Amino acid sequence: MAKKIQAPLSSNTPTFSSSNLSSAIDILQESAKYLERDKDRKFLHDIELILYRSKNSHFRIVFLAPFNFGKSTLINAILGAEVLPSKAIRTTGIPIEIKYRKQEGIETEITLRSGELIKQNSSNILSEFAVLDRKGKPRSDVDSIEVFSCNRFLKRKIQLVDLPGTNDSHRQDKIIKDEVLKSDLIIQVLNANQAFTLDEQEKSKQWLLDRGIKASIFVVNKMNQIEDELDRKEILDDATLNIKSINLSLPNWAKFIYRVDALPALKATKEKHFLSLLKSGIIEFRVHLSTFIYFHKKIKIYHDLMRISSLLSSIKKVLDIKIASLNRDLNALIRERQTTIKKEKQRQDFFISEVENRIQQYRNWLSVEALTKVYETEFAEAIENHSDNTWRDNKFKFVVERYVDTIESIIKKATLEFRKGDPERITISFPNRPNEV
Ligand SMILES: Nc1nc2c(ncn2[C@@H]2O[C@H](COP(=O)(O)OP(=O)(O)O)[C@@H](O)[C@H]2O)c(=O)[nH]1
Ligand SMILES: [Mg+2]
Repeated sequence: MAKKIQAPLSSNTPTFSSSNLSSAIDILQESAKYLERDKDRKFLHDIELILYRSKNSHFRIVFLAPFNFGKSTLINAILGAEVLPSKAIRTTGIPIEIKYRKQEGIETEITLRSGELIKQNSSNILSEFAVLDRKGKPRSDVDSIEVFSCNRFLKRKIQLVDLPGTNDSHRQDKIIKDEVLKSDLIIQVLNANQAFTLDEQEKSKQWLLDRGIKASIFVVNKMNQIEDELDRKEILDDATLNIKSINLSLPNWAKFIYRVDALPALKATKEKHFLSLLKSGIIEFRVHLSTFIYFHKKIKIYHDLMRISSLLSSIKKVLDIKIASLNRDLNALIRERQTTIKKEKQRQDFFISEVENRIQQYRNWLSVEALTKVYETEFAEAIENHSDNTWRDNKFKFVVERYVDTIESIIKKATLEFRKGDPERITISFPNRPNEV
């Protein structure tokens, strides 16, 4: 079997190294820095799940289907034992993880949100903790449910996860979407009575394919309820066509769809009825599943990268929107700043020209011709009366100070407006009277 499978796998599956994965994880973690805790919660949460997955060395298989399609029964059929009490449970409200342990028998561990751990040496306790209440809600006090079994199928680090029904409630949808992202292989269980409905196809697309989750196979269950051989063939053909149309990228050797009659398979196991077991399809399915797991473990990195790449492109779209909005804000700020600078420049020009005008007026007044014209007579009189110093201090200086005050007041106004602190004062010194000869 291994020989038959190896060739097509190596020819159509690209190989990636763990350094490819660690670079992709680095990029993913880097991108998280630009996400907002509340607004982008969904992405941050998916990043956490992908990181969890990349570190998990177990092979996690989840079973996806609406309620009552036979997920729990199929898990039991695969394990060849009634590990999950499928009949007792109306539906599963919380994922049930089935894991390996060495000891004989079954042990169930329920971890409550309070931290309390409830253990039981059977899985009967599940009917108390894993069911939905009458309103369809899972018990709010339960954090996780694990069932441990020494079943050989689980021995090679394989975990099976029985999920809530895909048609249960919005709250369950979130649990399922998280679980599929953490998983290595998804087994989608179809019901022969209504194989691969539009709703299931839509969910396969949105929850799996659009998120880069491509490791998925299909099982048509309950085919034993369809009596006519031709009807059975038509159901299988129809489902195969629909599955192919949603474009799952499975390796060439992997069959898209298996027929397994889970309940008859379980019954035949109990009764050790080999022919019925063979007829139920479970033997062929188990062999294919083991091979599938064997090869998928080898290309885990490829599947990790597919998911990371898909998540990154969704994050990129969000970040592009953020960048565009930041650019708009930045441009608005630049425009606002430019307007302020322009206004300030106008004010600056105004103050400079005001000061220059006043200095010019002062200069004009100070020119010898102007001074002579205005003050010649009274200055001459003051000299004659030896009161030129008094005249200078009381009259001339007074006019000078008026000019200086005007210039200083403009400068003061400008420094106030531009918040530049107090300007230096203008000092004008007057020469002493020359000694008389
Ligand atoms: N006739 C028939 N009944 C089945 C088959 N598989 C499961 N069932 C029954 O369908 C019901 C729902 O199965 P269950 O495993 O609890 O479905 P789940 O809600 O998807 O986990 C149970 O009564 C099972 O006994 C099958 O292959 N044939
Ligand atoms: Mg179930």
